[in-house]
Amino acid sequence: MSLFTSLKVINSGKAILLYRKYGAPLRYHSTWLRDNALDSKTRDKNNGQRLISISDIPVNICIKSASIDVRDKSITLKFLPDKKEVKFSFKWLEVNAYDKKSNNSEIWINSNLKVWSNATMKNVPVINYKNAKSNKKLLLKWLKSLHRYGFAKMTGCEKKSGTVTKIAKLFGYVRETNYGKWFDVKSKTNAVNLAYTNLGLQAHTDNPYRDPVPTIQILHCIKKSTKGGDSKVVDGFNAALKLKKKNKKYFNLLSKYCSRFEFKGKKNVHLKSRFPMIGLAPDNELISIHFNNRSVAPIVDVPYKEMLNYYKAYRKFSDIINKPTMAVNFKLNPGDCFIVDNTRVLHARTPYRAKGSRWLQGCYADKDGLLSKISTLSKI
Ligand code: NM2
Ligand code: OGA
Ligand code: ZN
Repeated sequence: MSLFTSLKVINSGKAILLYRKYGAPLRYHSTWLRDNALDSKTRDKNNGQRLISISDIPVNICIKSASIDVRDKSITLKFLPDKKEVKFSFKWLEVNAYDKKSNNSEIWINSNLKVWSNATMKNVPVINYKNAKSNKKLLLKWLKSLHRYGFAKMTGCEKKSGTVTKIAKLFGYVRETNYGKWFDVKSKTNAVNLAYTNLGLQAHTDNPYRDPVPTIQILHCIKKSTKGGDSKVVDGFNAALKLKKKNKKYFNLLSKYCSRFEFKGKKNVHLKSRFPMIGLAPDNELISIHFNNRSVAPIVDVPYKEMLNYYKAYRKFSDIINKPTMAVNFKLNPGDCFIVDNTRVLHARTPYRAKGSRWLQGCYADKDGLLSKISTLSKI
């Protein structure tokens, strides 16, 4: 943690400048500092939530005076026109610094994430179910890897129905859908979904026809005595970045225009959605992949003159996703499960023989729970 050494009020009190022992000085605006004051009149002592609203902050708020206490590692600010005195710790100021070089228009991803391919995914993050339940340190390490790679495995899970929800509860909450709290992935006749057959499934994200989509998917193997049905996962963010490198125009088409997705169940289920296959935040952060050949509905949001190029881009993206060099392949054995960030990592299976039995169970959960668990475990 670098230390602040001195402090200056600048722009007639509209901001402060904090000098650091290491690194360039950092600026903070008076409005921003007032809004984020940590005193008990601004934030509830009990729950930490903000008690004031933006309209409670005077438009002409400025800093009358500022002092630094290097021993206490804090600064104290006096505001005008409301005569408020507020203290901030060095640590808080550093963690919440925003005086960074402004982002240009480049595509970027969260710095906690690491993209991977077959060659670079050396060790798949894996944990034993018992360890995940009993060892918080190992659980935290594994959850961080799950977040970082968008993919992880678990071994030693009970080969019993419903276990998949116990796995979800290790780091979050089950998302119930029309498929139930959890679902059997078995080959059935008159299957309501192609996943419930013995056909192969191209790498895909689940349920793109749902809005919001489930952001975590867990698949757990209970039985397997058939040939085939091997698993494969692909980093969709890596595939998107590869597409961008190959053909920026294609990348732009898939991120600019929405595809449509749809699923019609037997009764009372008709899900429809509209998402770009490659999702970007307004500041060009790569945030989501929606890709599922079985569920793409007629795409009607691409103008006529762009549609053929859009299809070329879609084909190229699919080619990249299908490349063996992109995939991590594995066999899911009874007692194993794998978890994916369903907004990033695609999963696939090879076809399998009808003879013998294969029984997987799956369930959905969400990433907010995962991130919350990582945060709270990190503080222990
Ligand atoms: N199941 C397994 O998103 C999909 O339609 C893939 C999902 C039916 C819940 C299969
Ligand atoms: C699914 C799915 C993979 C498998 O059910 O969504 O992708 O191995 N299943 O059966
Ligand atoms: Zn799936």
